[in-house]
Amino acid sequence: MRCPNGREQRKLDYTLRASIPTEPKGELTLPGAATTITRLGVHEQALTDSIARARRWLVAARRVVVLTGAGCSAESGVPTFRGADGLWRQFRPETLATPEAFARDPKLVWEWYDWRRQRIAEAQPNPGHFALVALEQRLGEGFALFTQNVDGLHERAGNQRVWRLHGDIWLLRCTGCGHQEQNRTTPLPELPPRCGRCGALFRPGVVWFGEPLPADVLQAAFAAARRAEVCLVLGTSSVVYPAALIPRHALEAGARVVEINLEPTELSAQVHLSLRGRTGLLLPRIVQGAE
Ligand code: BJW
Ligand code: ZN
Repeated sequence: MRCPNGREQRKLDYTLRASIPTEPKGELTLPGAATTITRLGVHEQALTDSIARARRWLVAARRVVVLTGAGCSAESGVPTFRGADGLWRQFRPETLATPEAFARDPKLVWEWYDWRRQRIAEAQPNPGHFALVALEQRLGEGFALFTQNVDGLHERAGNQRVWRLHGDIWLLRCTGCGHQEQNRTTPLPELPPRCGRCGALFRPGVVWFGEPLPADVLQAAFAAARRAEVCLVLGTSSVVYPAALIPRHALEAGARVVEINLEPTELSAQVHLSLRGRTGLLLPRIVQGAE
């Protein structure tokens, strides 16, 4: 990031952009990546203020809906999909996470999943995951977590009201007889794996591009978003639909929407607060008042 005077600014752990369309009307832009304010103290104060605002909204809320993406697991060592760190052997997810890619080259697709399964097997939930457990404990049935992640780290952290939008990487589904089984072996002994019952190829039990999300989960997500007073959008690029519609339903129905992401996303300009930073650092501060 460059200062207005052209000098390289010390790399900040976060920058912050906050727009509050409802109070006051119009956009209030606090110090952010694209602004001219460069002193760390100013950023820190603005971030602290925004954290306090998000915290007040959460404390007052009885119903909170959460949408998480790969960024939430990044601090646990699970690679994201997009951006330089997200690419596996230069393949974009749009070219690997499809039924067509699997039909063309099931071994290649399974190599990607096998590599990810190994990374996930080694991963532990991070402080961002645990902050969501604390939030669920506080809200009980008023809490609903919809995740695009297939790694199971929210459940391993202790969240119970979790619904998977994009499936489960530990589930194998037979392309022949439809048999499904949990399998946590890493690495898999044979790629691509085959069904013990009928011999056809197993595929990962996840949702690929062009495939429908589980209809009941999606409907539950939209309904929860429309009921919620606060919607948290955490570590997702917000480019994959229909999951990306969840915060939009929340916005439309009048919820306060708070995004946490390292980068601006297509959603950032529409939400009430968009915090630049790591979920593992910021969520504990918002939810639990951690320093
Ligand atoms: C941090 C951080 C830190 C890093 N702290 N932040 C409407 C408009 C346009 C297109 C469509 C549309 N509706 C449907 C489509 C088509 C398509 C789609 O969305 N395409 C777009 C990409 C253009 N959608 C579909 O095809 C969906 N199906 C569908 O619509 O079916 C309709 C249908 C109906 C009836 C019959 C048949 C069909 C299916 C989508 C499935 C997506 N699947 C994948 C793979 C899942 C399995 C697997 O894991 O392998 O899901 S793709 C991949 O993207 C994965 C993710 O869940 C998903 C979202 O990614 P996510 O989580 O946002 O990760 P990243 O990497 O993109 O972003 C990480 C973010 O974290 C970044 O912003 C970082 O800055 C940030 N970050 N570290 C905070 N520490
Ligand atoms: Zn089978």
